[in-house]
Amino acid sequence: MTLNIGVIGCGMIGRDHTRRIQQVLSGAQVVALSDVNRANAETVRRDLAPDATLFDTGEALIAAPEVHAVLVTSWGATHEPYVLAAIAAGKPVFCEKPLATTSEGARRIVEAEVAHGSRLVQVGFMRRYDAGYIALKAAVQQHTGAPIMVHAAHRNPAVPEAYVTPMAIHDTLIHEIDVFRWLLDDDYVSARVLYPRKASRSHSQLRDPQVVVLETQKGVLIDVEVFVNCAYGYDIQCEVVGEEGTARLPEPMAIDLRLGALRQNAILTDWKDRFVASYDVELNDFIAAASKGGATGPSAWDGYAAAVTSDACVQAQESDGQAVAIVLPVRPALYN
Ligand code: NAI
Ligand code: NAD
Ligand code: ISE
Repeated sequence: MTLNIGVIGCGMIGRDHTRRIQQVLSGAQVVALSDVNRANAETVRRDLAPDATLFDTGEALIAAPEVHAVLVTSWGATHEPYVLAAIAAGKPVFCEKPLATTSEGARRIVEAEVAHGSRLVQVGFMRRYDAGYIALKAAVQQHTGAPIMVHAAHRNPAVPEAYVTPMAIHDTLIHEIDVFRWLLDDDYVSARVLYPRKASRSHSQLRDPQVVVLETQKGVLIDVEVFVNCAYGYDIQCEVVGEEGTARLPEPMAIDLRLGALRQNAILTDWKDRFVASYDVELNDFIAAASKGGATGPSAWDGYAAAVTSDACVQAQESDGQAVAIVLPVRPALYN
């Protein structure tokens, strides 16, 4: 049976996920679209899903009987009510990161899913599906010995003026927050944020770059440079230092060009290209689980743990380099 999907939020990633479902993956089709800016939904329908129905609100789309499963790809602050409405309707829901922009919001989603009694939510933490991170995790488990430190960087070429300091956490660092819990099989105990001098390309409402230092329950120290106006490319770096050796995330495939006495490799500039394959795999997983009425992969609990951590990091941004504690309640059995 083909899974009928409704997409709420038809901007950059809503459009890209619709393309995947319509043109790359099998087993599902986009039958419904909604966007507060109706023109965005109309454009996606015209270009990618000509048979889809346009709904005036996300709530109406979720309630529609022909919609079996929901994709929430609207702005982060709007995710929570749509995910709660999908759970109330008993429909599987794929929610882009962040699950919610506050830990209280993410907690409400966890409580609703626990009350429902089975998993319905998958969060869009696609790095867990990236072949490079999967190989890195295997190297850490098999070769480096117990991890001691992680050095990482998350660099974007540029961000618009609307991107303000806390978004470096909610929007950008959130990927590292999730993937290092998964990579190290660990949870965080504290966060610190340090600022070098502000880069000249930064904006008036943005402190860029910043360095976030996370400490885990097992005593691993993780430093992540977040630099969202680095100008030169979209660059994701990660090195794990263990008892016996180190392991580094592979670079994306690039031709080794030797020309004019220079040796060079192109660097990607767009996040859509850097993780293109992992978006395909995560949505394939969603379609498979949602076709059976459930969900798999990164859970609402993972979204909640990320939200608790990101709240602490945002607080740490304002704490003059002091550590802010990160405390998670006991994990409900549904997520064990
Ligand atoms: P965007 O601004 O391009 O698109 C968002 C769309 O949602 C817009 O068309 C907007 O009109 C619509 N929208 C906003 N509020 C809405 C509402 N209440 N109901 C319906 N539609 C609404 O944003 P973008 O870049 O597509 O990001 C969307 C989400 O995807 C964000 O949560 C972002 O964090 C996430 N994202 C995830 C990425 C990843 O690597 N996993 C990459 C880029 C974005
Ligand atoms: P975008 O601004 O391009 O698109 C957002 C769309 O949502 C817009 O079309 C907007 O009109 C619509 N929208 C906003 N509020 C809405 C609402 N209440 N109901 C319906 N539609 C609404 O943003 P984007 O870059 O596509 O990002 C969207 C989400 O995807 C964000 O949560 C972002 O964090 C996430 N994202 C994830 C990744 C990733 O790598 N996983 C990458 C990019 C974006
Ligand atoms: C964007 O929303 C993403 O999720 C990208 O993966 C990230 O690199 C970028 O900083 C975010 O704004």
